[in-house]
Amino acid sequence: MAFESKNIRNVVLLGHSGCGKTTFSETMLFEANEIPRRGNIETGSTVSDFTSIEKEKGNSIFSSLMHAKWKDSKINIIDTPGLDDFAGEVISALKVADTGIMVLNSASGVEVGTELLWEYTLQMHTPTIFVINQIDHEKSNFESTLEQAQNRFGNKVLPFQYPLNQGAEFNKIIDALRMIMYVFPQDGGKPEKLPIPDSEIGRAQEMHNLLVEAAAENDESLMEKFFDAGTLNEEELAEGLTIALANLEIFPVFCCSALLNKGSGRIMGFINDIAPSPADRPAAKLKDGEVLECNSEGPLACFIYKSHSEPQIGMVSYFKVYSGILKPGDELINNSNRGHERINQLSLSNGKTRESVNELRAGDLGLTVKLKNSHTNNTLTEKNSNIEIEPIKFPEPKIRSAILPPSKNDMEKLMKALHTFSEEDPTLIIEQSQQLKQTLLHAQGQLQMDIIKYRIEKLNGITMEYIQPKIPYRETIQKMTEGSYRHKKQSGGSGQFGEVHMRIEPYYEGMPEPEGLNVRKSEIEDLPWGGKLAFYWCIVGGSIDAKYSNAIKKGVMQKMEEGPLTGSYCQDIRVCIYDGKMHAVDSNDMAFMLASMMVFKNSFVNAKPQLLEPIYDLEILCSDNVLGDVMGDLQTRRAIILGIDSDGHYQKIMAKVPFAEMYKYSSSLRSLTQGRAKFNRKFAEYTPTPPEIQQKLIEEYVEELEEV
Ligand SMILES: Nc1nc2c(ncn2[C@@H]2O[C@H](COP(=O)(O)OP(=O)(O)OP(=O)(O)O)[C@@H](O)[C@H]2O)c(=O)[nH]1
Ligand SMILES: [Mg+2]
Repeated sequence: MAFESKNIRNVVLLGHSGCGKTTFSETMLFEANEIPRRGNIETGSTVSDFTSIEKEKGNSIFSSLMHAKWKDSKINIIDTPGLDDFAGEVISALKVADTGIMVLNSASGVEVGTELLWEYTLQMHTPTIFVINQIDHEKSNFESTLEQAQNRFGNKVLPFQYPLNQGAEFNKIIDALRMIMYVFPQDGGKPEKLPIPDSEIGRAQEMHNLLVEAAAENDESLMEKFFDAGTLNEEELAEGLTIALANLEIFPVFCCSALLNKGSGRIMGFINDIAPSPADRPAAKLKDGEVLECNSEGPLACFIYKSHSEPQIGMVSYFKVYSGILKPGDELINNSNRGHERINQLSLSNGKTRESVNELRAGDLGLTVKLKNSHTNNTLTEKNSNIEIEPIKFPEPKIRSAILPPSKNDMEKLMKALHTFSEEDPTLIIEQSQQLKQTLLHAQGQLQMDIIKYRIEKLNGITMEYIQPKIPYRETIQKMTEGSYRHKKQSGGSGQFGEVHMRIEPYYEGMPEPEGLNVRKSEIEDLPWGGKLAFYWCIVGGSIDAKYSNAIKKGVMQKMEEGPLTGSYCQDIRVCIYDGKMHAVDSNDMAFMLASMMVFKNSFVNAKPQLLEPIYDLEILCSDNVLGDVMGDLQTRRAIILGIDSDGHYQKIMAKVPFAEMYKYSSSLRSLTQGRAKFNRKFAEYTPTPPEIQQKLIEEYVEELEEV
């Protein structure tokens, strides 16, 4: 049976690693009778963590799509990994979800992961519900966790419930929305509903009043009713809360123990009653700036938010129907690459269990297999439509590693596997660096790199080794020099002859014309790797024919591509060719190119050459108690601290750090702070490398050349 848009709820589980998202999703499925018994993390038997690697590691690594029927609704549940190396999985899930469920661990409160995920929900404008989990934990502290959440995320964070008997004996929840008490049986499951005891009525009523006010506040007619009657009836309350939640005017807080199955049913009820359906959300943004309403009567448009390769099946494409009705047999156009696709099969999933369906309506989530040429971020529509949903913006890479090339045969297999992984997780970027002559992987963190290695070795039987990538240094000069070189070869037949006189000097914007030279022609070129080459032709009296100028420039470019100091790219140099000699018979392009390369190289070395190193802007978010360690570590990395912002329990450090000092930063930060810090980095600029490091790098390059 297909669900109407208004009866669909797309929720995404978010939260710091280990807070209990996967356990909570398992409990939701069980409560909705989707599964006969609950699996657990310890035995690797949950529906969500169904891949072999997740079972083995005990953490979610991929997002997974599940669904449960609850009263009138079909709740699509996307469980996501909390480890921030897998942020790509979270962001793509957030793209298609209509409500976020931020799970907190009541024993640890707001964690660094919570903060980052909160940022994402704000950026994507996702209505969010907090679930304070693990109330059965011996260190559970609901009140402190709630207070931290209110301090961090503002006073729109409003408790709808609170627990009694926290810790192992946890068995009661006071519900301030319904004004009743839930009492759970020992083994969890369906609670008994009892009146709130006198001792709790004051606290519960106070909470209830705040909820009624919050519900009335966002709608004029409800506000009027509230002033007239002093309260709202159940229906009005639900209406007001729906508006407030959808507009991010309230962030309701619930509590539960996912492990003991106490409290999850009530949360599903709230999702059914109050959480927005896809049709209640703002129309989807399109690539061309237009918008698309969620409407089953509208034009068909499906958006692939995730691709995942499964053994024996191949690539599975997970999508959201943004508009229209999708059916098996539909012939569609991929508007991102104009390819044709036929939908052979439509399925719902609960982890690895698949169920075929005959149609999916606007707002629903599902999957299909065997698409020919469609990838994450592509929109499929009916023919003659050009709808393209605004693509997911994946985060910039945070770390990189080079690959030690295996044998030629294995290299092909390795690259194929890597491309599949990068298709699955677009935050993984593969680069064949011509400059560094290395294959590089760019990723979110060391753990993501380790998992890639693990999967390649296990699934493909190839040994894979990471090595330190070279640093993309740049070379430039600091003073003007002049020099000449004669290339001459006479070996039987016709010879080679070319002589070039060259001036080189540091180039900068707006510099004066060359002194004492007669400029005939000048070109200022943007180099593909950044910076400029200014090439001036200043030959008077025809000492070199102008037809050789291209060959001479080519010689310069070749050396600019492989600089004289360390073989790195050169930048910001002005070259003036002011004299030379040619020979009527023996001169040719090759001779002038070689002469030009040699004179450039020799002059460069005399022109106070300077190696430049890439500098990155680094932003670190860490908790107070690890600030000292993080700062101390930065000092050993030649970092310049630009500032520290205090933000509640968190500190934000802004620094500039040489790229050469950032190798494996992700794992050292993790072990330095036991995971209580996160960072972002972005390329900032090139600056001069300190002299002793420059000297060392030059010596290493000389050694490398000698080895060849
Ligand atoms: N005591 C207690 N433990 C829980 C509860 N929920 C989950 N756990 C335990 O916490 C651990 C982590 O649970 P998961 O469900 O894997 O947490 P997660 O949020 O999915 O973790 P990631 O996938 O790494 O992001 C497991 O050992 C669970 O058994 C709970 O309500 N109470
Ligand atoms: Mg998980």
